[in-house]
Amino acid sequence: MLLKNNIDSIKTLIKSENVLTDREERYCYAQDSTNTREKHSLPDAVVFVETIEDVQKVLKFANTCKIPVISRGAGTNMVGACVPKNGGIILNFSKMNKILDFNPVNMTVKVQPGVVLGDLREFVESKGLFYPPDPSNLRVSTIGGSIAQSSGGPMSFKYGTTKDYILSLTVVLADGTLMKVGAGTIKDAVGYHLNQLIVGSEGTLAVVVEAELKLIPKPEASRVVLAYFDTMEEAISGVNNIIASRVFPATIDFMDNNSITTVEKFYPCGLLTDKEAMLLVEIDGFESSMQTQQERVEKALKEAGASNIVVASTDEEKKSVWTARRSSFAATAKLAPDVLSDDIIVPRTNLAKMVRGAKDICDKYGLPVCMVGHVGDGNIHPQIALNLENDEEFKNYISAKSEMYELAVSLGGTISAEHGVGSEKISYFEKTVDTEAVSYMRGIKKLFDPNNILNPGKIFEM
Ligand code: 2HG
Ligand code: ZN
Repeated sequence: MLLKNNIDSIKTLIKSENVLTDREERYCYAQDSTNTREKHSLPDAVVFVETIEDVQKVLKFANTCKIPVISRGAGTNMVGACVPKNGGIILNFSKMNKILDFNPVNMTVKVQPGVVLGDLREFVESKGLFYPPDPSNLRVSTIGGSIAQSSGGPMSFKYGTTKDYILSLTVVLADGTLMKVGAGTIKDAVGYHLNQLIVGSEGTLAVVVEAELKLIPKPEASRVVLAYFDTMEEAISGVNNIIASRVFPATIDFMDNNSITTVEKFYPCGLLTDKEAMLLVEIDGFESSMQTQQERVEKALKEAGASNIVVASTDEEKKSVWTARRSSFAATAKLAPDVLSDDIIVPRTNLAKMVRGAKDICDKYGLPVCMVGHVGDGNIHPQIALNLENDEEFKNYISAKSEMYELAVSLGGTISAEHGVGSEKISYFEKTVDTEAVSYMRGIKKLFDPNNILNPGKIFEM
């Protein structure tokens, strides 16, 4: 709990209308998009920062007084990464939302952290360029949040995740010092890549105030091949067949029967509900390559046993297919009071075992699960519907979750691919990561943030 004189001091540093302290206002910032049974901790103050100097002033003050500081974009995080564990100051970046510079020759864009991902994509696409990372919530989520979690999405299969697009970061350190990491050039072999250390560090090492991003040329054309299968194993062999056919699709995403039927129930869009699994394979590139790519993908999918194939080629058709996939979380949320979307990754060779195993584990505990994911990457999102207030269901959920993580690790995978650890997975962190690596991570955290004020209680305990 911050003392009144601490709040008064913050109001002398920052325009007072940018400092929220009313209980009702702070309440919203005790939540993000993670359903949890944990008691939420209210922040003591929410500060809307407008400039780098604002961020420096708040951090310098917080570091001196040892007050936690939690950076926040749109709050779409799914692992409790941007909510306080024990009060403190929320830095709200929604007013630092400008595109600062765009260079079409270098194919770079410089942004403030509060820029909404969808707006960034639209802006660069209007210039013929492309920023691929595409989490489902891109209409609202921000680039700052993406950098904090190294977000991905369906397009990660071909284009990678946020970490692959960071050329430089300007950050404020825990004591308020400004630091630029990365030269901003396409290649940079000078020293340690501290920018890559900060991407995905969930706001625990430094606060990002500007980012220079790499862009790529916007693919000229795309089509989505939808393929239905009678078994999940056939769908996964479809993934392997596509890769063997030397086509490199932008996405190889997946919905299982529960996901398909749940989406159809609440947001009908014409998906076939009697099939065990569906793949969404988006091919992209030159218009002249579309037919060849499509034929190869269709052949690969048919050889794996695809029973029905539908191709979406107009913008409207493609949008409707992706809306169906992206609606899975919202549809699953209608099955029970709460829904938790997990995020597990295994090597593709063990994907069939992971998908089947995760489903069996949820069935064993009587938990309805809609399975979606980026199967090209070996990454699945079991979306589990339950009532977190029900002790029995909660206990079953915790057991199922631990078993799924154990299975993922035993199959050579890990407990998060793109959502992060936050506070939700903190108790599994040390069971997953090499002990020596954990101790190096603690050392790095101490070096960056000796007073442990930056998003404390996330990823691992100090
Ligand atoms: C995505 O794949 C995100 O877009 C969200 O990881 C996952 O909708 C989900 O459950
Ligand atoms: Zn995802």
